[in-house]
Amino acid sequence: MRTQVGIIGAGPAGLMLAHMLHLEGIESVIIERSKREHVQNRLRAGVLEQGTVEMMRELGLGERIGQLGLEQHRIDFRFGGESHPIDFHEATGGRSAWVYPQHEVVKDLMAARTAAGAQMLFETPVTAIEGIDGTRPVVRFEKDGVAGELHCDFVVGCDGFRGISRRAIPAREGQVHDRIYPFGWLGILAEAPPATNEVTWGCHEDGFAMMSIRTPSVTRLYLQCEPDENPDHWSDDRIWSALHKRLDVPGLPPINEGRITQKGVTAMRSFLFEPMQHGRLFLAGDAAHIVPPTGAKGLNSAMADVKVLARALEQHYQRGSQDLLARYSKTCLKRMWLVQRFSAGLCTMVHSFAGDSSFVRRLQRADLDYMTGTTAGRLQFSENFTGLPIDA
Ligand code: FAS
Ligand code: PHB
Repeated sequence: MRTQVGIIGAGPAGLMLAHMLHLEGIESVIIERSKREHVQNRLRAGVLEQGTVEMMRELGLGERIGQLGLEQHRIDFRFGGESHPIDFHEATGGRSAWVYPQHEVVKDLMAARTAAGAQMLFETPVTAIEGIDGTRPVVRFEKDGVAGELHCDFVVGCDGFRGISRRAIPAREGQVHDRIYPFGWLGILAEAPPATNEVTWGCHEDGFAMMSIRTPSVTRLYLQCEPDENPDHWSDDRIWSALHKRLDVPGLPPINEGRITQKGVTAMRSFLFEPMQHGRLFLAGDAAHIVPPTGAKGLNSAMADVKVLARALEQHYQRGSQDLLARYSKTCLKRMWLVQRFSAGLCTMVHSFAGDSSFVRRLQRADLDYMTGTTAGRLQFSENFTGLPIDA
């Protein structure tokens, strides 16, 4: 097989990149190890930044967001038994966030790729990436036990944290920066109408909790738990009791209970691999970076990466210039370190760490008071939550 851009992974990064390249007349092939249905139905992120929604709309993919997406203007932080909302729409002069689950984004992108007659190989694990130091890289894969190869001009690793592409960069050329957090999130889906129409965070001494929205009748909820927690150790009663304790405040509707239809534990880490390119190989999304889901930046950062890369590849093919490609990693890392800073800072601020001294716990409370109670604090949160500018 031969194409211009070989893309490994059919998650949001790979699908968005392929679609953006297609609109510029640049050929690509996506190679994905899982089934199409598995990729499309994976439950993950829930919130899109303003910039991600604008990208989807500009690419003609905004129709279902308009129908199903819930535009958000505020986040309600609850601590000290009170509600402390931040109106990020007002603080940023009109920027919003949208509750629109990742599997809907993937569904929109998959439909667009299929309608365009895209080449997407599913159930086809990539087994090796070769020749990235030359001009004719090769992606080796297996399909039904038969080996195959894709010859291309460029390879883009959109294969997530556990993918193969990052490992194709020589160890001496790359550096890992990471932090593992001593807790995880127990995420649940409940057949219960969200108690309010805005994302609500509970910063409680027992631990963090969040109420988010999936549909008018389905609530997404998270509870801080041990990083290696077994979800089966959390009975429904224990879950609802902890959620009420961490989220309910006097005078506001308590969270609504309902049948729990999905439970899962997500570990927490901050991770960044640099550089995000080597020769003809480029990394985008979770293949290069992971953030704790607190700030809702994983999916959105993947979109920011591919927006920069699509523009750079367009400049290569249409104007023969290598400038943006040469600067891809530097451009993305400059924004990504600010995203890491926001996500790690927020994660540290709102979770309770076992064994923390009273001094540290009071500092956390002071951080929450400053972030929600001052103009500067609200603006800093709002600029980051609705999405930093993308240099593309
Ligand atoms: P993805 O991981 O989505 O996609 C990578 C694809 O590459 C996968 O389909 C995989 O099968 C494929 N692949 C891997 N190796 C391959 C190989 N060798 N050959 C072929 N294909 C291969 N982000 C948020 O913003 N908010 C959240 O609340 C949130 N919750 C999350 C919960 C969980 C459990 C997880 C794991 C992540 C969560 N994230 C969240 C982050 C998540 O949304 C990612 O940021 C997003 O999926 C990144 O998209 P991609 O970079 O495309 O990677
Ligand atoms: C979600 O709905 O999954 C979600 C919402 C807000 C966040 C993180 C995750 O900050």
